[in-house]
Amino acid sequence: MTARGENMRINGDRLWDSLMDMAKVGPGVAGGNNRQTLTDSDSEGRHLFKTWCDEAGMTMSVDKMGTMFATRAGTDPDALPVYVGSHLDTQPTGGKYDGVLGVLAGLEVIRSMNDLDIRTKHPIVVTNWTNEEGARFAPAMLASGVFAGVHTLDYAYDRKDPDGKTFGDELKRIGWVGDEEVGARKMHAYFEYHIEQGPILEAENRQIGVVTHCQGLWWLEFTLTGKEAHTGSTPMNLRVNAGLAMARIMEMVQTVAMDNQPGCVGGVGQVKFSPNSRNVLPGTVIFTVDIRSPDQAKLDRMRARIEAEAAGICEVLGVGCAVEAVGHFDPVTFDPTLVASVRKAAEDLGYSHMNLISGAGHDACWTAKVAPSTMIMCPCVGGLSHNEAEDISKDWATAGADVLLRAVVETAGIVE
Ligand code: HGY
Ligand code: MN
Ligand code: MN
Repeated sequence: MTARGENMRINGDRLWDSLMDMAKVGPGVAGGNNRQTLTDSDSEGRHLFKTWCDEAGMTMSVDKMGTMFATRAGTDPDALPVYVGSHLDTQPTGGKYDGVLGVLAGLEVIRSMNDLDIRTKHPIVVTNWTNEEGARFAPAMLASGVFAGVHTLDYAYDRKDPDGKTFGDELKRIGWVGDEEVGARKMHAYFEYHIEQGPILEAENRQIGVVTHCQGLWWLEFTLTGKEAHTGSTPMNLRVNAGLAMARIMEMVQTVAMDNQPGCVGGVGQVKFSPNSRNVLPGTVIFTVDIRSPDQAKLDRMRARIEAEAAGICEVLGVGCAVEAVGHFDPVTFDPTLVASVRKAAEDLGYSHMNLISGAGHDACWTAKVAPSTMIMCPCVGGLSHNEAEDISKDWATAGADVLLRAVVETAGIVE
């Protein structure tokens, strides 16, 4: 007779079906998703997730940032819950699995516990964090940042999207403002299961990433001020060319990142020219430099060098230069006890695994400030993510969810 839970595994077909059903909500144009935060499709995805949670016998709470907490009761109502979470919002050209895998694998953990009649001492809460991506409203991981006390609720509500709409107004418009104070609930532990969004696990032919750390990040928003002028009739020596300054800064960021290899990255994903007319030299250029490293000192040195050299580039060209840090978190070390529970679960299940540092940021980076937290990762094809062609296999998805089930149940304390 096997001990209760010894053969604990999730239902991979059911998890995959739920992923495919959620992928139909807010479809992209190339097989992925465009389910940006606080849009109607985000709301539709939230309602679908709530329906599934209701069917699994969970009770739903929503806080003032719209974050969703679905609770499965434990035998000890006073025990702090074990949380399993990630995010349902996507990039504008996002994949079907970034974030979604972690939320729906959390739901699958509950569904499987129901099937296996497993009871735990601690309650278990499946979480959908609002605005993890930071694509529509910067910064990323906004709701988990308010939860961890990094941002105030007012700061979050005032964040504006490119059309000037505020986070607070849009959350009200889609009808997902909860009444729970953000951060009022306390956590026994937090697990986040996520696709790697990098090439290492696939290249090393490992099924599970035992995530020990996450690299730190700076988002530096530059506003360059040039002089609007005719691109045809303005002599080259009379131009105040903010576009040229931006190009030189982007080249410099590449140089700084390459000078600090290994273990760092730097680049630019978003640029806004105004007036953005083909035959007008831009008066204003706004762009965000994204730099990351697991090494705190290296990350801060890169920031200082980029800001200093950008000022020099602009001075030579007579271009105004202002910079604001619009996103930041220090490198994160995840909880060794939880990391060990993930590694043990992978070993007990016979899954190949390796330690991993997360290249992307996640809500776990903020929950780690207020509760023991860790992550589990599965490979993704070619390491591709933030691209509609993002792809994983059902086997990869299932293996990571099996590990999640065991680590969560062990941490929540199985009750015979
Ligand atoms: O930017 C990130 O690393 C995450 O996708 N929000
Ligand atoms: Mn994500
Ligand atoms: Mn993402």
